[in-house]
Amino acid sequence: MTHKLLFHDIDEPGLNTIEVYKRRGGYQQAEKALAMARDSIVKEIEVSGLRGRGGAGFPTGKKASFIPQGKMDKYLVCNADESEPGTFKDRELMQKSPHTLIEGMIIAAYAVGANKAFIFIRGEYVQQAEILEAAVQEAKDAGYIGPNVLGRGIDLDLWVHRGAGAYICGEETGLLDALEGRRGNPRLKPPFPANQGLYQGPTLLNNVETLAAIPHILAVGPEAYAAMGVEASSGTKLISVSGNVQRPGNYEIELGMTGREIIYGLAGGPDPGRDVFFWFPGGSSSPVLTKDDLDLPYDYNSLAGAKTMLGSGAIIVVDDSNSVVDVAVKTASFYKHESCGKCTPCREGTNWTTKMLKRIQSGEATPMDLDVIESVCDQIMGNCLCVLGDAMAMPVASMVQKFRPQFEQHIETARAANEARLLAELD
Ligand code: L3W
Repeated sequence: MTHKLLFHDIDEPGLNTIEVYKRRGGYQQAEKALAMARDSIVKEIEVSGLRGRGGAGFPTGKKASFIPQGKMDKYLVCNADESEPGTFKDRELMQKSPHTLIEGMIIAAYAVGANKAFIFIRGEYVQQAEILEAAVQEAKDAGYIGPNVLGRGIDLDLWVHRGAGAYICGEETGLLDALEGRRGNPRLKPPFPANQGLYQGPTLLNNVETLAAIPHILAVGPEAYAAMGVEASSGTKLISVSGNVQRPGNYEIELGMTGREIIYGLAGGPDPGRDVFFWFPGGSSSPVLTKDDLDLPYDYNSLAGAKTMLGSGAIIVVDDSNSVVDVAVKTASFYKHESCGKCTPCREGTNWTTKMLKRIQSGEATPMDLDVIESVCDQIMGNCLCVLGDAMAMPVASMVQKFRPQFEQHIETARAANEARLLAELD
């Protein structure tokens, strides 16, 4: 059920050092790539069918092909902000195999002609940032980063930049603002970073896992990579499984296996006597699925067909010991807290929705409030500067739509309990 590329050697002791990494074949693909024509590397990535692993699933080769050629400064930025609740795959990758990411970045930077590269890592990942910094130094000492890389007349500099712990800095343009030293606020798109990104220059911006997949694609060959997985979802994907499962953790899978195989087969399912109530297939931003959806193939198109998304590959399982109202409150509160406040639908919408859900939770609401929540979510979706507003509206609306009877039951029970308490106080 699993296929290991990125996690093949992941538990090899000392893999974070260049010595062990090179002994396991590391940096051979960078050496090979630097002798190839730039456009043939982009072509290989396109043929592999690799799609962005951060959340959007945008074709990676296509994005790289958007970077204009010419003599202007071009940049490569790695999004290591990994803030989507439930997502912790990049953390393991950077911690245990930082050189895979660095090798992927050397290849990607060369492919698009970038000679300045940055890893923007979330502030909370202190240990991983330190590991990366040490690995970058090792790569510099070995001549893979710096002036005249491997004597091929190409310069590449690479910095590790620590964020300050804001979800919005994982949004690519918020990240660019933060990297430039400003408050991380999203920019209006277009222009996309590929055309106008860091310091207004063309910028290739990819997630950690996406960049780390590149050496493996060159190693196995783009056709072999494309043959893994299923149509439009090629290759392997790192998934983080959390919540009510007996074996939470990161797994590498071939796309296309079912939700049941992942949740029960790999992660052991909920505790004995418990059942899956619902699950987030792609981080807390994704519309939830129920236990009736467990046999859906876990791939981009199948999940889109079920009106949800693969997102960052973070599966959060909620078992039947939980209240959907509590999960909705927690989800909405997170996005309300993380909204940058720049655009009204997100700033006000996440706030209103959280307040209404809390009213429901405390028994001060009526079923009509559910209609208001649905309407507010509807007005948020597609109307914000970035996807943060949608990231709250999509899962919350899906919970209200799929579990309306449970919400109504809670409203009734909590209201009756409040009434009983008031009457008891009057007595
Ligand atoms: C040039 C065009 N470039 C699109 C580029 C664009 C970006 C990529 C995808 O959302 C998702 C969201 C969250 N010319 C282009 C172009 N691009 N058209 O392609 O763009 P887009 O707008 O589809 O997506 P996005 O705004 O980057 C990201 C989902 O991720 N999400 C969030 C996850 C957070 C993490 C984390 O913390 N690690 O993963 C969760 O699933 O909902 O759908 O590069 O520039 N014409």
